Order: sequence, then C-alpha cells, then structure tokens
Amino acid sequence: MLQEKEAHAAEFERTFIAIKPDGVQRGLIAEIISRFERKGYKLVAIKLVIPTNDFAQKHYHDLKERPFFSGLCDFLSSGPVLAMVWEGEGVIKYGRKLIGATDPQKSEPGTIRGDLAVVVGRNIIHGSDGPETAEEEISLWFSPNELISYSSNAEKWIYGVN
Ligand code: IDP
Ligand code: MG
Repeated sequence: MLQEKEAHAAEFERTFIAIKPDGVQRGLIAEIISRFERKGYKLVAIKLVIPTNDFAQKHYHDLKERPFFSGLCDFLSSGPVLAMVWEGEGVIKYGRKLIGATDPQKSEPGTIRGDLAVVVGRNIIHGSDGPETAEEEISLWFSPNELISYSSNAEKWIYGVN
C-alpha cells in the first residue's frame, strides 16, 4: 500500500506560481493562495523576494523581443514578489485555468485575473505555461533545498488513494 502511494506521489507535477508586485501591494496574497490550497494542491516552496531587473529579464527571457518587455521587467522588479511552487496532479495546466487568460479583460469570471485584475500590464499573477517552463522557472527562483517534500494527510481524501 505504501508503494502504491509512493508511485502515485511520483506522478505529481510541480509548477511555479508568483504573485507579482501589484498582487502583493493590493493585499491579495491570502486570496490567491487560498484558491490553490482549497483546490487541493500542495504548497512545496514559498518566499517573498524583490527580484533585480536582471533576474526579471531572465524570468521573462522568452518575451525579450516584445515591445512591453522592458516595462514588464521594471514592473516585476519594482517590489516584493511572492514566489511559490505548487504540486499536484495536473497542476501546471489547471493552475493556468485558475489564473485565467493573460488579459484580464478576456479572463472568465471565477478565475483569479477575471475576478481580481483589470488590465494586462497589472494582471497580479504568473504561472508556468508548460512542463519545460515549470522546471526552468522553479530552478531559476528556488534552490533544490527550498523545495519541501512532505506527505499531506489530505491527499488520501483528495486523490482517493489509501
Ligand atoms: P502569461 O503571464 O499569461 O503567461 P505572457 O504572454 O507569458 O502571459 O506574458 C507575460 C506577462 O507580460 C503577462 O502576464 C503580462 O503581465 C505581460 N504582458 C503580456 N502581454 C502584454 C501586453 O500586450 N502589454 C503589456 N503587458 C503584457
Ligand atoms: Mg507566460
């Protein structure tokens, strides 16, 4: 039975989620964390950091050709960011669903951006968009010893595994 549980746990994926400076300043940390927590995902790393501009450029390197890149990096490095890693079955893709579309004007009500943000340049939260970026972003923001592996008593109720 223990083996079965371990095998199941090994399937869990991890994603990088960050509350950007606007979300932190607006007092939305608890609101956003609670949406991931209540869903049934497990928090495995968390820290409050003010990224340097250089670090922000690394985080958003895929967007360096876009006209908003410089303003985006200035913004991300303008104040505290709450960096997190969340774990669970399908968390990368479903985390993006919880977050909603990039432009809050197009995010559905019920999503984080749909409920809590208005414009694309201040959309309060970041989430990895796929398995490769999740891995890349987790290792950019966290060292391996900051990722906490633990079993949660809720898991057997969330996943139905004994
Ligand atoms: P995502 O955050 O939903 O993954 P990306 O396309 O990866 O969206 O863009 C990263 C971030 O860049 C967005 O969350 C948003 O803050 C910002 N951004 C994206 N498009 C625009 C734009 O057209 N104008 C200003 N900022 C933008
Ligand atoms: Mg993105």
